Amino acid sequence: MFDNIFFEKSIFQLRDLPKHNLPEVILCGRSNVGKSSFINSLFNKKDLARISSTPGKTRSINYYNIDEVFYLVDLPGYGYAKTSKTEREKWGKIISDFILKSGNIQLAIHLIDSRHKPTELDIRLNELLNIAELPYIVLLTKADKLKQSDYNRAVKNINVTFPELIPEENLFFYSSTKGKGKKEILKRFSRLFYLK
Ligand SMILES: Nc1nc2c(ncn2[C@@H]2O[C@H](COP(=O)(O)OP(=O)(O)OP(=O)(O)O)[C@@H](O)[C@H]2O)c(=O)[nH]1
Ligand SMILES: [Mg+2]
Repeated sequence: MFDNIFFEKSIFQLRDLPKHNLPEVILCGRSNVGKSSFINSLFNKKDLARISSTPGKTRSINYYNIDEVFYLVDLPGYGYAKTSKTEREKWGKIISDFILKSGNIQLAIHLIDSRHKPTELDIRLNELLNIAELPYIVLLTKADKLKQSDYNRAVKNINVTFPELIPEENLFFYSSTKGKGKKEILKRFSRLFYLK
């Protein structure tokens, strides 16, 4: 379990959507929130997914094959201010079309920076996941930047916008640098795809 993990392909447009039968877990959230770092840290691989200090790095839809059992799909981040408006709209549409058309999504992971309030685009993503009737969980990322006393406040803050989120059920803290939250996510994956 989780021992044969490799990058399989990138697509840049919806018409290249691959036809496969493997279930998908998608990673979505604003640019720079830590989606690509999540993949590397979860599987202890340094260079599986490309990270950079320049936000807006992941510009394609990237498929990571996990044991030929499921795909982890890294979606482009949204909302990076320095990208042009046309470019942002184009990618916003690709992300929403992907969510509505993939047909294989079993779980959406919505990453939100644990230090920040959800943005307007986070709210739109959440609405979209609800419209598509996809099960989702929220990860509050970069938890290593929080003090212990900030945790409760972060939960309260997120519940203002998304009252349906319950800690340890569909809401988790995550830190790529410290490994916090890894166990819980791997457990969720094994329940979903391996223990049948
Ligand atoms: N301290 C800390 N930094 C993190 C963590 N996760 C990611 N980062 C940093 O945040 C920056 C962005 O991380 P990425 O994983 O590239 O973010 P992304 O969501 O894939 O960004 P896009 O590809 O632009 O959508 C990088 O500098 C990472 O090193 C974390 O858990 N803790
Ligand atoms: Mg990325």
